Amino acid sequence: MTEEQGLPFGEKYIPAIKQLMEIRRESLDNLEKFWDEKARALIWFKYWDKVLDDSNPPFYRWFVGGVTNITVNALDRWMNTEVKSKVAYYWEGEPGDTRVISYYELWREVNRFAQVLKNLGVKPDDRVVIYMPMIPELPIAMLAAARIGAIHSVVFSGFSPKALADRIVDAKAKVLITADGYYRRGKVINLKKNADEGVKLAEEQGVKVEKVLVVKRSGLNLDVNMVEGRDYWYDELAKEVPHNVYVPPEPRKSDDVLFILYSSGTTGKPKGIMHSVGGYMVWVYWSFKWTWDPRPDDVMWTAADIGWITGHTYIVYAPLMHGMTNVMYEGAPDYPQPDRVWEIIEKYRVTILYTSPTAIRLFRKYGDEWVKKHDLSSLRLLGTVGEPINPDVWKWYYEVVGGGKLPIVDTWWQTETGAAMIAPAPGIALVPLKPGSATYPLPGVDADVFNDKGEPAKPGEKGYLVIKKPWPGMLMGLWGDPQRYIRTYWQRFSQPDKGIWIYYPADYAVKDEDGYIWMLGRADEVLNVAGHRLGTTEIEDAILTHPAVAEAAVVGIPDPIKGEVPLAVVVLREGYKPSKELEEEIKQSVRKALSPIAVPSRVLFVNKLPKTRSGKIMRRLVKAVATGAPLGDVSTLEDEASVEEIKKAWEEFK
Ligand code: 6R9
Repeated sequence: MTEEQGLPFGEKYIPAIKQLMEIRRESLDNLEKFWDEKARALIWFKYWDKVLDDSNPPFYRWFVGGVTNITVNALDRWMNTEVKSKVAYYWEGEPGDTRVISYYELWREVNRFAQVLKNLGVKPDDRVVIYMPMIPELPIAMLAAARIGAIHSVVFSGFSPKALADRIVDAKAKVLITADGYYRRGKVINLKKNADEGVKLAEEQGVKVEKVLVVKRSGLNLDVNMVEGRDYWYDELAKEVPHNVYVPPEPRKSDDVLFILYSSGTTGKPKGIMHSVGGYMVWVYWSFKWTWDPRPDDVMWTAADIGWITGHTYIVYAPLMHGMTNVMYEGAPDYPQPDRVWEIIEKYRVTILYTSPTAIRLFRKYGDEWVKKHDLSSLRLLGTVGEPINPDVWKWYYEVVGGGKLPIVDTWWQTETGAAMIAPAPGIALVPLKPGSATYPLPGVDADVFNDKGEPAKPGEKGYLVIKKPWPGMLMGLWGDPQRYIRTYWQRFSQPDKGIWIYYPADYAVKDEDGYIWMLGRADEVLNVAGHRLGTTEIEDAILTHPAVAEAAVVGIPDPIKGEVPLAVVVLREGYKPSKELEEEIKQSVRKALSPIAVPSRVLFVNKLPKTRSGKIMRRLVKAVATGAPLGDVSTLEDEASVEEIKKAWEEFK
């Protein structure tokens, strides 16, 4: 490890690597023993007969024979401790209204909500679709479902009625929980209207939702349409339940399904990713402990929507199992001003901020002044997730937000993996950081990088990330589609005849000489320029070294000579204007930072990149525009205007 690789934490942290390696080796050599001990940190009604049942790969089952309920570990366990009176959620609405909910109040509310669901006829294993904005009743509804053994499936509130219908139909849901509306960028969104439309579309496809439970977003008083005999106001039903009702937690088998969360695949219909009761519980508890090193006075803010896995794990289940105080925010992070995020951190004395590269790029684009206006001295860890973080963006986060003092916890994981898999682990030993690398796999995670042939890649050789051993938080499968589960995740590198099963996340990665893992983006996004394999992320990183660039998306377009050439679409930082000169400068930056081969054929300037609603750049759409291919499924697209803009820029260029 050398100086120029930029090790903000210096040589004295190198023994940490040894320590981490020892714990990892021990965990992987004795996988079942390791997890057997770890799982005992949680409360079970009955312990398991077998830690890992691997008799039917790749359908691995964890803690088989064990019986528990995750809400006991998230709530009940605190009721005779100091945590009982501690704040579970500081909630802030976009207009600035607030609610403070203690662990005791949360436990009470969950019991009440659970009783209402029971009264509506919800039974264990029933699927309850939750289509709600970021209000406290969202985690309450999830926990209430889990308490009575129902399977929740949260659908992001920004999704269209059609996307909602597809998920209701696939899950065959009987009950939908929604809300009247919410605030977004100063506007009131009538969510119930979308919910109605979704229910109608689902019915047309043969799945009839029997009951719709509607929560009032506090203070909104939206006038909504209620269908007699189908729709119920939550507050009216809750009034009929005694305030101090206690609903016994339903005993759940460890390998029962806790929740389904839909994630878009590369093609076709969304995948219903299933997580288990016991395995998910144990894994997210420990993964959280290792990555965030939770302390009693922490205030954690995971600035994500609970409609995504990041919100499930890091706003709901893991922090509650650690008795942590959380911030939950309803609205846009830059509304009404670009410093809303920094204001919230200052106000609640947030100690851990967990956000995404896309958000960090946005704040960087607005400029340092907005950050510097606020006292961020409460912060002690800065996290990132969702996409590879460009080294220049990492450095900005580190210097400007962290004052050059706070570790950046870059966490690689997926909906499928339940919680962070590769990440610096201050809860074990903080290894020296390298900007842009998520560092090492956590204990119990047998991650490696394979080449095309399925052999371990050499240091520095680009390949595919693989996970060679099962882990408790792995998905159980895809709801209703076991074959797709095998095809998507296990076909690429497994050798079933030899009993070798390798999980394939579909991400490019490279390991350096020190064994650090660098994620290079989705394996469906790679360029082959004159026989050179280039990751889109690498070129984007190079573009981002130019001070005028806020964001960049790179795709490969066909070229008669080189096979493929990079095309860049760029958003500029405040204060810069598009020009031919700037385009040349940006190309020069790529030449200098990466290689002449990687220089984009053109740089198109736009105001906005096409992104998913969870902030991932949809390079596929840029490519479709440039090649004239059909756009395909755009249900996850955040703003259609972004595609129109690229079309226009592309037409002008042609
Ligand atoms: C948690 C979440 C999963 C995909 C994953 C990868 C990308 C997530 C990353 C990262 C590089 C990181 N990804 N974290 N790439 N560095 N720290 O985002 O889940 O929405 O299922 O997306 O996100 O490509 O395969 P999900």
